[in-house]
Amino acid sequence: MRFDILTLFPDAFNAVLGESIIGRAREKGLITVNTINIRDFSADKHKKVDDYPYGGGRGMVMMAQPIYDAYLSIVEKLECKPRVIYLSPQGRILNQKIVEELGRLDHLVLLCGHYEGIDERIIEEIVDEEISIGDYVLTGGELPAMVLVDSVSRQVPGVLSSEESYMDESHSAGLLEYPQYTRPYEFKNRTVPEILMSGHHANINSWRHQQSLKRTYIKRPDLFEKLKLDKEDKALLKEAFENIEP
Ligand code: 4FV
Repeated sequence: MRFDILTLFPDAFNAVLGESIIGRAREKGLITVNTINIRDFSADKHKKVDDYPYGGGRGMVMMAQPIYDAYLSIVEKLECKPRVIYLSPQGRILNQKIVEELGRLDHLVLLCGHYEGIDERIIEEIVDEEISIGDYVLTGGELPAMVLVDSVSRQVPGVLSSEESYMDESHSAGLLEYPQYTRPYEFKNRTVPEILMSGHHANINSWRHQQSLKRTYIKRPDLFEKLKLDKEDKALLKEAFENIEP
């Protein structure tokens, strides 16, 4: 998977996308992350990339020309046009289903806005889709772009070890993850659930699934109502709430 990121702040990406799983995936060449500084493509002698909004109003708007020329610098070398995603609050909210959909592509161009946004005509000209990471306003599209690169890269074969890929499966199954414990056995008079010390893998998996069902029901009823529960799920859930002291 190749990510080309159009941004005014390329340095912001190194720290986050240079570490751990994503950093190793880049070293192994499983993913490529290129940052393109939009300011380098400003035709203005002072490298201007933003200007006042037509019609007045507060804040500044990113100009179309520097973005367009930065974009051309990527696609002019390519046969087929890659999917261009503009990270913006106007987009569909990112979720695991969208992550899996994007994970099936091999090249993404991510456009990061700043200030009050970008000239609408650049969206009409080059943007295939808008994606938001949530209904709140950020100072720029850089953090959303990092979220998208991190989540989509996990879909690339070889980036995650089998263990690590469990999380994704649970979320793609619409379930919250079960509680995790590690050494020491006792911490602040709190011990690890006995079932996990039993070594009985079938019982452990059943208990973990029960915990995922219970947590999703309690913490994310919006996800829970979308679940298709089989008879065993219903029995596990019933039992989970029977054990709760009234
Ligand atoms: C955002 C979001 C977001 C809006 C104006 C950047 C900011 C500024 N992007 N999900 N939420 N973008 O708030 O993706 O240009």
